[in-house]
Formats: sequence, structure tokens, C-alpha cells
Amino acid sequence: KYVGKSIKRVEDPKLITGKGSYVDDIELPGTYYVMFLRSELPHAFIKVKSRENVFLGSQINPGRDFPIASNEVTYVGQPIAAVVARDRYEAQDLLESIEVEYQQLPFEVDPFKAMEDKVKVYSKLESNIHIKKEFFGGEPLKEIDKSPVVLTGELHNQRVIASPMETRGIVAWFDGNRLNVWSSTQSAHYLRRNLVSFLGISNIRVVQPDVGGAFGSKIITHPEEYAVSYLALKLGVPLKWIATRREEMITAGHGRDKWLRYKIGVNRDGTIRVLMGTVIGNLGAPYADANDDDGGNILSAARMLPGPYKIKHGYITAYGVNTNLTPTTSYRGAGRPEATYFIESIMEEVANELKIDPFEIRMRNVVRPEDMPFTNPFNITYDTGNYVEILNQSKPYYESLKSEATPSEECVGLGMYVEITAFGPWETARVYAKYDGKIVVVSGTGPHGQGEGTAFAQLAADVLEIPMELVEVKWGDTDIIEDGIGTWGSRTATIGGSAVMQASQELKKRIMEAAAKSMEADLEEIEYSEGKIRHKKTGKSIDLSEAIKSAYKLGIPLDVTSVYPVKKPTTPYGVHMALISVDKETGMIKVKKYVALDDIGNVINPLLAEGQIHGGSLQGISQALYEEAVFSDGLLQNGNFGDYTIPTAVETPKFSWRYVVNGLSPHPTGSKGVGEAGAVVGTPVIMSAIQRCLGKKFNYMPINLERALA
Ligand code: MCN
Ligand code: MO
Repeated sequence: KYVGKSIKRVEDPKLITGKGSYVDDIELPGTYYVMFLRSELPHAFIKVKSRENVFLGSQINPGRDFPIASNEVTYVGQPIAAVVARDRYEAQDLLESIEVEYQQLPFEVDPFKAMEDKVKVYSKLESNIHIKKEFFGGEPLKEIDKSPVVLTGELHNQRVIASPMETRGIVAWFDGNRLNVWSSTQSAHYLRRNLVSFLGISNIRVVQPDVGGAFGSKIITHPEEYAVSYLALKLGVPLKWIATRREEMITAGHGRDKWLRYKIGVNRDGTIRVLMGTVIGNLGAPYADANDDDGGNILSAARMLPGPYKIKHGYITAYGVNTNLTPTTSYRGAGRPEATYFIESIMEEVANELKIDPFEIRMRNVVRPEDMPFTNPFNITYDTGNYVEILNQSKPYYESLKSEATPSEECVGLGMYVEITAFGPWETARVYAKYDGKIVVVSGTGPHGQGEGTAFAQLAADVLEIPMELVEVKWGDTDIIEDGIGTWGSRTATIGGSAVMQASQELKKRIMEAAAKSMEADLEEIEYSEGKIRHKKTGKSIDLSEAIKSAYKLGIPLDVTSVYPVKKPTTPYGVHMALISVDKETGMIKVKKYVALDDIGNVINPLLAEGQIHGGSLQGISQALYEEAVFSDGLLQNGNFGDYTIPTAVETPKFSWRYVVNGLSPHPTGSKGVGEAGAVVGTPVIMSAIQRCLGKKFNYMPINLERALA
């Protein structure tokens, strides 16, 4: 059995020896380079002069401002022309030769002001409010009146930049018959669907080469992908566009930027009776692909606000508001980090107000095991688990960190979460047997660093009872599996993995049928065990490779494609803690130790899962301490890694991870997602520690050097 074992990633040797092939490594003969001229103003009417090898919105998308603005720009960095040249230098020169006439318009970057609709961030909008939705459960209005303690406040989960190591990029080539696209994306199939509908042709192949990280920012189809594909179709030569780092930071979907204004009713013992308020997300510029994506995240931030706590009454109004900033899209956790930061900050506040220990306050509020499955007031069901138990299991770690902390310099922070993962609506897998006896698994998902190349091999090998080495895993090409969803929402191992198991089971059946035929036996007379098929009476057996060969001879197809359907997401949860030190002279905050306990259902590969918790938590830590997209007049001020801080090994604490299993998901893998969990809870853990050390409340982040001392 492989599932449950810490097996090293089979995809790594290639990647760490520099043999990966990323989109910029793809060199087709005769490739031309594309670059984009981008708006310098947050809101303006534009007039651009056409010239040779410069392509305008009026040519690519006449009458519209997407993917290329033809008449009106609504954020700095929005593409207003594409140039095509022999090489990047020529392309840069061509860019500089374009004349743009701007007629500046009033702009708005503040979502609260934008909601008033005094300034329309885009002249074609009826309102800057893109979405508004109310979530109501129980009797919040009565309960707030009955609550002995009422607390109000405002919190901002600031705008950050996903910053994958590899920027976005695309190569596109129309070979006279079909359009071939290679893109640094989270889903080849999703990109194909969008290109098919934009271009109006169906013969498109999309390949996802190796991808150097994405963190949610490569889910949606960006304007550049549409524009380059359009131009490739029109010009008939291979085209390549690779974002520079600055371009990436300004124009790839930003993350978070959500606010909560809250009012809570609390009993004297610290139990929260009712949660009310408004969630406001700054969606940035109107741009359908992005706004729909992050609009959904605003709704999940609102609906997940109660966290793992037994809050029965709630009333939240959620708004997604357009402004003249870069559009936001999903960023690791996508709504759940915001919800978790909000509710955990509230927990800390209640603990302080009522002078209750932070550990104790959570213990008093969590959903009891007898209440599971629990449906929160906003109609999200937490399927399985035991929140009391995981708190009990965390307690010794919490106490031990506290006893290690040097008084007045070091503090321990705590955070708890429940999140929703493994979204549907379905996922595909294809499993087939090759003539040489090897098994090939193809997934409709698009892993880009998570490690499912290993996890899927483990799952298939266990179903087929064969050595993992016989299984080869592939993905990321619309030619090798007809449809698929993609990798996001911590869904790949659980939903993609369940599809792999389902297809592997079906393949096993077909192999049995072939074996029965070749052994001239009935299906009931044979059994499958450890990759061998044995005749129960005669004891005669054949191994898998023989069975496969006979299937080919008999014409029994050993190629199965399965679709695995999903109804509801599944809910992992956990408790994370950190020991930090604060230098009260310099303001320097260091995270020294980070301890995480998570229940992610069945753990397919603890090494992979732990890696996800490390990376995710570090991104969470980073949001508390370092990261923020800073704008002035709609212009990003820190669009490079000199000014925008992301953590390195130096800032990385000592991690330790424990997993507990107190409930499975309903899927064949039994797993729940882990890809985002660290990013979901890491931020409030650090904020909890900082507020304890500095003895004051912050309702904004990051707490960098200046802010720690202010
Ligand atoms: N796993 C496991 N047991 C479980 C659950 C997961 O062993 N119970 C393992 C899986 O086998 C897989 C990894 O943990 O190797 C993550 O699986 P899963 O939780 O299904 O998450 P996804 O593969 O769907 O990854 C998506 C998630 C998201 S949404 C973001 S954002 C993110 C993240 O993954 N972006 C990443 N992790 C990233 N890691 C890297 N290196 N790069 C990114 O861009
Ligand atoms: Mo994601």
C-alpha cells in the first residue's frame, strides 16, 4: 500500500536538475514576440494611433474594452495595444513609438466611496457595485438586543500579490489547421473553453507545460492570453509573450483586499451569540473573468465568517465593488483566509475584552462533536471532524511554546480554522494500460507544484495492487484527455484523486474480463490480487502484463475515462500556533517556531501535505508581516521584489506539523484538501502573537517595522 506513506515526489528529479520545460523554454522556429502597451492612468478615454505591427482594441475587439482597451481604460496596466516583432528588443522599441492620447477621467480606488456611485469607475457601468448578496440565519436582530456584550469594529485584509516564481506567459501558433497554445496556466481545459468561445473556432489544443507556481493567479484567462491567441490565428506565425516581473506584479490578478465591518453579540462567558456585518471586497476594475472569480470569493468569505464556532444567528451583507485598481482574482485560500482572519481577530478581541484565555475562548465557542455535521447560519455544512478534540491535542504544544517564550520579548499566537475544499462540479481521469504492461494515468486537473504526479500514482497503484513504478502520471494537455476542470480550491487530490481511483477500478474490471477470456474461465472463477489474476480452482495465474497483452490480442480496450461528480465541498480544519519575538527597539518581528495540527481527512502522502502546510503558512505569515500592494493615485508603488517583500529561507520559522484524523470526506480518497489550509490560518496566528506582544489591537496589516513601533 502506498497511500498514507511519505513518498518523495517523483516529479522532482527533473525539476531540480533544471530539466523542466516552462512556457518560455518552448522555442518554435520563426517565433515572433508580443508585448503590450499598458495604460499609465487609472481612468481615461484613450486614442491610440495604429501603425504597422501594432494591434489595437478596435481591431481585436471592436466596440469593447476587453481584452484590449479600445476606448476607455479603467486601471493602470490595462493593455491598450499589442505589438508583434522579431525579438523582444524590437518589440520594446515598437512599444515606445506608439502615441497615446489620454483624456483623463475621475477615478476611485476606495471601495467605500465607489459604492456611493458618485464616480463611475467605467462609463458603461450602471453601478460600481458588481454584486450584493445577503446571508441571514437564525434571529440575529432579536439576539443582538438580548446580548449582554456588544462589540463593533472594522478589519481590513489587505491587497497582496500572488508572486509565483514563474510569471505568466503564452506561446500560440496556428498551423493552418488548429490553434496550438502553451500557457502557464492552472487548467489547460478551462483555458481552451474560454479561447473556443472568444475566438469562435473549436480546433484548439492547449498544453500546460511545467508551471512555476500560480497560487490562484493563473486560474482565469487573462487579457494577454486572449489577445495573443487571436493574433496567432490572424498572423499564422508562432507568437510568444512572457510577462516581465513588473508587468506580472501590476497586472496579474491581485489577492484579498476585503473589509469587514462587524457587530457581534456576546455572552459574559465569551460565547458568541450573533454575528452581523458587512463584507466589502475591492474587486478592482470591471473585467468579467476576474470579477466573477473574486466575486465568488467575497461570498465565501461572508458565508465562512462563523468559522469553527457554534454561532447560530447571523446576518451579513456582502458587496463586491469595482474600483480603478488592478482586478483581484483568487489567491491561495480565496475567501477563506479573509473569513478566518476576520473571525479569529474577533475571537482575540472577545478574549481581551472579557479577560478570557485565548485558548479557552475558542474551546468555549467551537462546534461540539455531537453537533456534527453542523450547518452554520449561512448554510455551509461542516461535514466531519472533532473541533474539541483537536484543541485538546493542541494544548500541550501551546503550553510548551508558552513556557519557551522569554517574557516581554516573545509571545505565542494561536489561530483556528475550518475551511471548505474540494469543489466540484466534477473531474475526469483516464487510465489506460500500455502494451508493455505499464499503466498511464491522465488527469483533467492541472497540478503546478502540489505533487499530484506522485499522489495519483500512489492511488492508482493501490487500486491495481502494483508497484508505483509501473504507473506514469500525465496531465495538462487537451489532447490526452478530452475534458477536465483544473487545480484550485484544494480539490485536486480529493476530486481528481477520486476520479483516478474510479477509472482505475474500471480498468481493473476490464483487465479481469480479458484475463477470464484468455484463461477460458468465467469471471466468478477468477480473482485479482497483487497485480495477478488467479483461477480460484486450478490455482493457475497470469500476471498483469500477460493479461494486458491478451486484452490487446482479444480486442478488449484497456482505456477508461471516468467522470467523478461532486455535490458538496468537504471541510478540513485545524489549530496553528507560533512563537514570535519582537524587538521593541527596531520593530523587527521574527517568527521563531510554527506548529500546525490539521485534520485533512485521510492523508494520501504526509510529506506532500506537510510541504503544502509549510508553503501555505509561510504565505499566511507573510501577509501578517510583509506583503501589501501599495498604490498612489492608482499606480502600484512597489511593483518589484526590492520594494514588495516576500519571505525567503531567512524569514522561515522552524515548522512542525502533526495531522489528526477525526473524520473523512465522503469521497473514495477519504481526503480533504490541504493546499490552502496554511494560508487560510497563518495570518491570524501571527496577528494574535503580535497583538499579545505589543499589547495593542491592529485592524490592518502588514505589521512591518514602522507599524510595529507606531
Ligand atoms: N494531499 C495529501 N493528503 C490530503 C490532501 C492533499 O497528501 N488529504 C497532498 C496532495 O497529494 C497534493 C497536495 O497535498 O500533493 C495538495 O493537494 P490538494 O489539497 O488537493 O490541493 P491542490 O492540489 O488542489 O492544490 C491547489 C492549492 C491551491 S488552491 C493553491 S492557491 C496553491 C496550493 O495548492 N498553489 C500552489 N499549493 C501550491 N503549491 C505550489 N507549489 N504552487 C502553487 O501555485
Ligand atoms: Mo488556489
